[in-house]
Amino acid sequence: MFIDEVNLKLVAGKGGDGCTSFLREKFVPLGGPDGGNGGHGGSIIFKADKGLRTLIDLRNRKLLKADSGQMGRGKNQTGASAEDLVVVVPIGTTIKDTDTNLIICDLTTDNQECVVAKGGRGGKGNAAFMSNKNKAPYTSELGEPGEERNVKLELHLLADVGLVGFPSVGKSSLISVISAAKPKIADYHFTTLTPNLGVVKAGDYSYVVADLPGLIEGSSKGVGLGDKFLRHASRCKIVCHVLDMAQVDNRDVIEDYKIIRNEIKEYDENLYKKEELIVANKMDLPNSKENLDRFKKEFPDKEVIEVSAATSAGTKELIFKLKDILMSLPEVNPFETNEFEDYVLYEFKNTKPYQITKEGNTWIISGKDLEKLLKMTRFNSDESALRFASKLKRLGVDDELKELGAKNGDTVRILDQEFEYEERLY
Ligand SMILES: Nc1nc2c(ncn2[C@@H]2O[C@H](COP(=O)(O)OP(=O)(O)OP(=O)(O)O)[C@@H](O)[C@H]2O)c(=O)[nH]1
Ligand SMILES: [Mg+2]
Repeated sequence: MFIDEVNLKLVAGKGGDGCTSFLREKFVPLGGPDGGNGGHGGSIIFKADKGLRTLIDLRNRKLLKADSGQMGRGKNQTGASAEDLVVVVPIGTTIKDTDTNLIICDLTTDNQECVVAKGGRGGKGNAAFMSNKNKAPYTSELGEPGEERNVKLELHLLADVGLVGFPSVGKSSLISVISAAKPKIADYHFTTLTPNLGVVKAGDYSYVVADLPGLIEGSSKGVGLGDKFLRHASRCKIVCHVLDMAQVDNRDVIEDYKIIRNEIKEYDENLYKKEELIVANKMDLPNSKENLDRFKKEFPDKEVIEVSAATSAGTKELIFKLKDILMSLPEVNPFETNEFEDYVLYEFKNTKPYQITKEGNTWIISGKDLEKLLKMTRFNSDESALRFASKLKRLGVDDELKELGAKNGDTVRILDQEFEYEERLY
C-alpha cells in the first residue's frame, strides 16, 4: 500500500519567565513580593479533519514551532499564555516519534486531537515563593522549555479515484499529467503492472488517484492481469473510465466501453453501481471527435469529459470535476473499519529521573526533568541556586554521587553548566 510520509521537527513554545519584583508604592516602603508567573508556551496539537485527504500541505515543512508564553510582571501580573499550534491532518494519520520509534498517536476519527509536543509551563514569579519562613523571596523561575520532538507522519493512502480501461488508452499518461506520479508510459499493452498512486491538488482540496493496470475481456475471471486490480478499484469512490477516442488500436470505443462495464459487473455488482465518470482521451488525434459523437449518441445519458493527456487539454476540468463528485459523496471513514491492523500505543514509564556517568574527574548528570529544572533556574540569584541544589538533594543525586566516590573538588556537569562538588558536613 502506498504511504504518504512527512518528517517534521516540532518545537513547542517555551513558558514565559517568572518575575522577581517587590511592591513599591509611595508611603509603603517595604512592600511584599509581587512578581507574577510567566504564561504557558503553546503546545503543538495534531487534529484529524475529514476534509483532508493527503499530507501534501505539510510536505515542504521541516520545522513547526509554537509561540512562547509572555513573561510575568510586577503587581502580580501573569504573562499571557501563547496560543496552541493546531495542525490539521487527514483521518488515518499516524504520528511516530522517530527518536524512539514508538507511535505517539493514531488519529482515526474526525476532530480527534492529540498533544504531540507540550508547551512549557510558565516560570513562577517570586510572589509564588513567599512563605512564613521567607517573606521576601528573591527567587523566581525561568519558563519551562517547550517539548521538542522529531516525528514522522504516516498516512495510508486509499485511492479516491480509480482509472480503469483497456491497455494503452492513456491511464498512466493521464495520472502523470494530473499528479506528480511518474509511471512508465509506452505504446504497448500492459505497460503498467502494479497500481500507481498520485496525489491530485484541486485548489485547497486534494485527493488520491490510482492508475490501474489495463483490463481486457475476461479480466473478471482472471484473464490478463486478472481480477487483482478490480479489487483495488472496489475500494475507490469513483471509477474513472478512460477511453481511447482515437481508436489507435483499431478497436471500437463503444465496444470497449461495453466490454469493460460488463467485466466490472461480472466482478462485483457494487463496483458496477459505483459513481462513474467517463473520460474521452486522445482528443488531440484525428477521428476522435467523430467517435465521441458516435459514443454520445449511443449513451446519451452519460456524462463525458474530453481530454488529451498529450496536450493537457481538458485535464483541469477533469481535476475539478472529480473534486466536485468526491465532495458530493457521503463521508465514509475507512479507518474505522477493521481493514487496518490495530496499533499499540506505548507510554513511557520513567523509572529513575536521572543518570550519572563519569568522564575523568567530571561527573555528568543527565535526565530530562533535571535538565529542565536547570534551564528554569536563574543562577544569578543565590536563593534560586540553593533551591536548585536542594532539589538535586531531594532527588537523591547527592547521595548517589557520594556512594559512587565523588571527592571534594570534582566537577559535576549538567548540560553546559559546571558545578564544584563539595560535601558538606552538618
Ligand atoms: N496522441 C495521444 N497519445 C496519447 C494520449 N494519451 C496517451 N497516449 C499514448 O498512448 C500510449 C499508451 O499510453 P499509456 O499511458 O501507457 O496507457 P495505459 O492506459 O497506461 O496503458 P497500460 O498501462 O498498458 O494499461 C503511449 O504511447 C502514450 O504516449 C493522448 O492524449 N494523445
Ligand atoms: Mg499504464
